Amino acid sequence: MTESTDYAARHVEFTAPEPTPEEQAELDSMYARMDELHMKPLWNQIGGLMPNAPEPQAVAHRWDWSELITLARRASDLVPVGRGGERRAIGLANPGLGGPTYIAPTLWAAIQYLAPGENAPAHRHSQNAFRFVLEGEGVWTVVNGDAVPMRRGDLLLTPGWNFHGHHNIATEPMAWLDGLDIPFAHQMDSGFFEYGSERLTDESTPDHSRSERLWAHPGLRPVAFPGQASASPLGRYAWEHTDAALRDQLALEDAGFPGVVGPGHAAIRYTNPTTGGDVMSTIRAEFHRLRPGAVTTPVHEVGNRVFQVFEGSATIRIGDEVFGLNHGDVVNVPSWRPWSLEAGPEGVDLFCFSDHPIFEKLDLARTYTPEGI
Ligand code: 1HN
Repeated sequence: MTESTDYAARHVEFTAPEPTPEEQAELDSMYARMDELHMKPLWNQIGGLMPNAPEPQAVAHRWDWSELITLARRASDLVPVGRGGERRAIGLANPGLGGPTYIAPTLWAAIQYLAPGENAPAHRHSQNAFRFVLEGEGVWTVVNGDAVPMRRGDLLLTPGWNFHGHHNIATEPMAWLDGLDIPFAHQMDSGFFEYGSERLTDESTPDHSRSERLWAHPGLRPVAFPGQASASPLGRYAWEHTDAALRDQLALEDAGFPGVVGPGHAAIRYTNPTTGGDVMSTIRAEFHRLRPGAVTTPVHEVGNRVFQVFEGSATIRIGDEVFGLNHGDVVNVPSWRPWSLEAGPEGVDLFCFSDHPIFEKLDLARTYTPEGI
C-alpha cells in the first residue's frame, strides 16, 4: 500500500526567471538583510508549510515490552522515587521528533514502575493523564483523596488539575503505561504544575473508589450530580466491564446481529458518563479486540494513535512499514499514515489512545479510507 491519495493536488515548484549576476547579488543581499532581521520569505517554503496532506515529522515506531520492563526494573534498583523527580517513568521518544520525550507532537507515553512500599508523591498539573495496567495489582492511585485501585486491564483517569499520587501497598513491583498530553501543553505554553501534600493518605483501601460507586453503573447517573463535566468523573474503568462489552459484541456477531466495527473486530470507546463523549478533552481511549486472523481496513486519520498490546499478537501496517506486535509492545501511528491491523493466530487485545478529540473540537479532523469503505 502506498502513501498516495487520489485527491492529492500536484505540488507546483515556484521558478523565477534565471537572475543576471547583478540581480543575484541584489537577491543575496536582500536575503541576508531579511535573515539579520528575523524575516523569512514565503516563496521559498510554501511547499513545506502547506503540504497537500499532512507530512508528519514523527515516524511510526515500535517499543519492545521486554526491553522496557527490563530497563524499568534496572531503574528501580538504581533510582529512588520521590519529591522532585516525582515519578519513575521512562518516556518513549519518537525518533522523528529530534529529542524531546514526545511519542507524538501532542502525546506523551511512558512506562512507570513502583516497587513494594514505594510512594510517588501527590502533585497536580493542568495536563490530562491516564494509566493503563498491563499486568499486576497492588497500586492505589489517590485522586483528590479518593483511593482508586489499579488492577490488570483497568484504565485510570487523572484529568488535569486533580491531585494524584501512587502508592504500592503490595509485595510485588508494578508497572503500567502512562499517557498524557504533555507535548501539546508544552508546545502551546499552557501548562501549570503544583506539588501536593507529602503526607500519605490514611484512606483505607476499599474495593472500589468513591468515583466508581457514583459513576460506574451502566446507563445510570446519580441525580445529585446533574450537568456535564468536560472530563469524566469516573476514575477507574474496570477490566471486567471492558472485557464483557467486547465479548458481547463478538457474541452478537456470532449470532448474526450488528455490533462489531468490522468483521471479527470488536471495539469500545471509554466515555465520560456525563456527556457520552471522550474521557478527557484532549485524549481518546479505546480498546480493540480482533479474532484470530481478523484484518482491519486501512484508514488515514488526522491525529496520532498509540497502541499497546494487552494480550495476543498482531501485525500493524503503517504506510509501507510492517511491525510485529506482542504482549506489552507499544507502537504509534503518525498523523495521516494509513494503518491497519491483522490479528495473530490467537487473536489480539489492544489498548489504544489518541489525540483525536483535539482535532474534532477544532474542526480539523479528517479520515480517508483508500478503498472507500
Ligand atoms: C506524572 O504526573 C505522572 O502522575 C506520570 O503518574 C508521568 C510525566 C511527566 C510529568 C508528570 C503520574 C508524568 C507525570
